[in-house]
Amino acid sequence: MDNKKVAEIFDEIASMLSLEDFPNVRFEVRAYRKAALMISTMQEPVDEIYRKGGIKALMEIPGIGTTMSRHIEELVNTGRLSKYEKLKKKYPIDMTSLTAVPGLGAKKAILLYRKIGIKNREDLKKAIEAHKIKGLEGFGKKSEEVMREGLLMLESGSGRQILGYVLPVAEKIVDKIDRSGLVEKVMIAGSARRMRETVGDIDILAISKRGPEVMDFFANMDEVSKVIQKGPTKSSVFLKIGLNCDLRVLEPLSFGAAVQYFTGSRDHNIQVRQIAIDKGYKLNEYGLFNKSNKNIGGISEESIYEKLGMQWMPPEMREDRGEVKLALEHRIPKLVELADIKGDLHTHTKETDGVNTLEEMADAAIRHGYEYFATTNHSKSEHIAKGMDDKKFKAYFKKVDKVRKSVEGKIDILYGAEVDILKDGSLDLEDETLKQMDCVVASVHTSFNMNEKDMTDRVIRAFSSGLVDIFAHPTGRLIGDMKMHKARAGYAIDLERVAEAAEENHVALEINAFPDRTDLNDTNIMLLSKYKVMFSINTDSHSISHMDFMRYGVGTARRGWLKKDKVLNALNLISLQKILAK
Ligand code: DGT
Ligand code: CA
Ligand code: CA
Ligand code: ZN
Repeated sequence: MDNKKVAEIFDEIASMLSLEDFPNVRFEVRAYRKAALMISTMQEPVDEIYRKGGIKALMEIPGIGTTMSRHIEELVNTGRLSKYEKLKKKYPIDMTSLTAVPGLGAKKAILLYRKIGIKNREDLKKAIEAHKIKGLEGFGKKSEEVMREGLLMLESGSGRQILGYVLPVAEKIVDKIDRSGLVEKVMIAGSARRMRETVGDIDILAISKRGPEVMDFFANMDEVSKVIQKGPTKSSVFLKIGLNCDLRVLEPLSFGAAVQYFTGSRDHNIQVRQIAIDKGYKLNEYGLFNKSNKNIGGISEESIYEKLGMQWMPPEMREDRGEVKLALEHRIPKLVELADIKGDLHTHTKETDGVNTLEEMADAAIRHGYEYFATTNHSKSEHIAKGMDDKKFKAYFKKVDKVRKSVEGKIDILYGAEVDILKDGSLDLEDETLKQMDCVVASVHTSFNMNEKDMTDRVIRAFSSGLVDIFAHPTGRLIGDMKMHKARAGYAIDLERVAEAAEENHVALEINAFPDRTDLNDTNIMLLSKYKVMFSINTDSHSISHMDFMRYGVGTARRGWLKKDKVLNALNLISLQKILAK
């Protein structure tokens, strides 16, 4: 049983429990949701943790208590969960996938089941097409339209999954193949190597003289649920996580050409191939061939670009957005790297909706080699997230002071908050409270359906307070996949006007690295790079394991061609503090 499945079951239980009426029901729903979030974003499989260390090891996972550990034990040992099955009898509908539809919550889903028998997404689609929801009691006029759009949005991304949850699986597969001793080299290509925010499938390339054995090994891996096609040099499998994975075995002389070709993107390749043709060469996935059909550059990606008179460029740039011209002119910029990042400026703790204590977050930040990080809990309007009011922030900062002392010399903790930008553009905490903070992150969490002008004015008004340091997840969108991750279109906002105001008020724009968000995205970063505005790459961590998400933010920044000098949290503490003080 993989983590995704366990998380889905917990999430589904939470959805069903939210319909029940007993004391503490909210508390229980929260516990299941928290466990689901924790497990779905963990790298290590819970069944392995259980097999190695039993219940005790499970209990050590933050956010997982006795009940959840017992549940995991039952799932691992029997493949079933009696609590889940009991609830499922009462609510025989596919709750998680229904409530993933924007505009449809658990209560409405159960109403739809009781009134017109909707059990799953297929039923919902039919009901919407037949306009059966429009007249139903409890459903507003716009609700059918909102759900119809929500369904469309989900389906347009159909089959693609979020990079942050796929890449660790891909890396694990590559690592196992590497350690099998059957290959000389193995690596990830395709959209995952380009760090695209979602991937359609995983592409893996290897060098080996023992193709058939490699393919046997690959087809029999734990991660595989079904073999689609198996040959001596190419195989395709369907993974348990619900995605295809292709493996190709190559000769050393073709490996570089294959890496270049299968890294893509397709549009980038078309451009590069044209350059080869113009030079009288032929370029394909087997090599770069001259007029006498000799392979002159297939051995490495670098040699292919070199023979074509181009500078090598990072995979993240290969999207046909002008990088080919730059490479020909040898003007590829030096992009920001993970190693440049000196701290994380948007993180949560147990005090609001995180699962770890500040001490644990500080430890994790130290392990990441950071110089500093900011603790930025939610403000009071975020009821569900247990947002704090001014008084609670003051009390919390006393606690921060203590932890600060205990980690002195190892890391600096910045006081902060993720303060809500309210509907009228005011901030959800007193000016006095915010003035005491080192790092104020501000964000929009409510009233998403304002028009573009009003939303932009709202945000700019917040900037003009002079108290905001970072504008978090600027568009508010959520990527979403078919199951656990809920999709949501962002609010309407004029990012260029926001960037102008950010420049004026010394506000940095966030590149939120949390895989479901990736907000700003690559194209927005490119669009806004022309402004003198800084960007802050933050994980928005709600647990220590989320701190590993930084690389997805950096990947996105690189896809937006961002250089280190534009990244706020690539500055050392002293330079950072100078900017934050403005
Ligand atoms: P994905 O899987 O949809 O997230 O995106 P990719 O880019 O991984 O695409 P995929 O897996 O279909 O193919 C891997 C790479 O192979 C792609 O990035 C470029 C190359 N490729 C595939 N089809 C073509 C093609 O028709 N022409 C050219 N020039 N290259 C192609
Ligand atoms: Ca692919
Ligand atoms: Ca592929
Ligand atoms: Zn946050």
